[in-house]
Amino acid sequence: MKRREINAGLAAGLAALAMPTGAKKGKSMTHELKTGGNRGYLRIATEEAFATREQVDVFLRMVKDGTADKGMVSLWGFYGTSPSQRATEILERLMNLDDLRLAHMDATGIDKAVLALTSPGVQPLLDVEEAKGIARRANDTLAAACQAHPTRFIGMTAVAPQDPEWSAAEIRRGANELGFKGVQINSHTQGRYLDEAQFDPIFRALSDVGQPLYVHPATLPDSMMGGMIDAGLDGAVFGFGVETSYHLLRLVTTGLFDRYPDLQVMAGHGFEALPFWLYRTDYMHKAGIRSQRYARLKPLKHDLFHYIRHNFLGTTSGLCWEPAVKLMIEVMGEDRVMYAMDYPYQYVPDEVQAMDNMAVPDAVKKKFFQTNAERWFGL
Ligand code: 1DF
Ligand code: MN
Repeated sequence: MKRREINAGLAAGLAALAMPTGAKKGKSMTHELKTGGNRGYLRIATEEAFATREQVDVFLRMVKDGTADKGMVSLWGFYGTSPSQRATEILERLMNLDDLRLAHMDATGIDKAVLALTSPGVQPLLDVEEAKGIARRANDTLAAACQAHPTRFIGMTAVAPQDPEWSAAEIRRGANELGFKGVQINSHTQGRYLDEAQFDPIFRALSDVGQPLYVHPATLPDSMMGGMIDAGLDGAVFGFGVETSYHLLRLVTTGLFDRYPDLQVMAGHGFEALPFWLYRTDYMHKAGIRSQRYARLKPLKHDLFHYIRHNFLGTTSGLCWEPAVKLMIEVMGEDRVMYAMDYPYQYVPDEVQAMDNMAVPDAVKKKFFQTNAERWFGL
């Protein structure tokens, strides 16, 4: 797309943003969104996505040549080929690490974005050498963008868990040479889960560099797809959260945090609804352990309340909704909940306003928007 067309699109977008959207919904007050901390905090958005052209091209190749699974056909078949406004806009925004993205951050008062290679990264790729090449070049691209805009962009390392030893080395390169502050893995890798022994080098590397792991949703593996597509529920609408919360809970029940007690694992979308479920999950987990229902499951050192308050960090990505965020803060603790927008998949200025207006103490709001991210990403 030519630069002039981008700017024209941007001008139209900004004009739309200037509309008094709060008034439209009959809310009492709306305020201008600005960067720079005029409300007493900077806004750091912690689950923001970018894509590289070669990443999208390989997804499309897999959709066309029949090597993509059902989830990839549903998700990337849509974003890669649909002429809809949603798909074309999102594709353009994903691949922009420059003026367009910064203008959208400015327009919504986002001071800093923590960026990661969009889901599912390179994890569905069958050719492991190709996967590693695309991940490495995406990391180089992101590092260059962070260097060009050091006050606005923060990077997370992309890995190819198909090769755990390579991924461990890339985590170290990301931390030590590229200036990245965390690692994102998009849930399962071709149906394999991170508690499996083969992935241990990844956790050793995370422990060595002292960085958090962000477990982001991915397309459902065929084994979990069932009738999800038929019901229009496989993607971010529902399926993502089901599969990712399953992954997060597996890490607990199989004892990962007893092996790595300092490990910090982040997840978005209201911590994938786990705070809401926690009481029952903990009750039934304990009941299963006490009755020795599962041969593999050994008693854990702590209950699930402990792990959610010592090893887990939640972000709001796409769930900037006051009742849900308040529950997260109450369950996970005010030091463990962070703001995320989920740009470009959910770019809604009203949601930033709703978070600004949330009825929580000013000190908690500053932790939520700014200082928790600074602490946990080590900014
Ligand atoms: C969507 C949402 C796609 C999220 C994503 O990656 C993604 C979507 C491809 O709306 O289809 O990361 N998300 O995090 O909510
Ligand atoms: Mn996301």
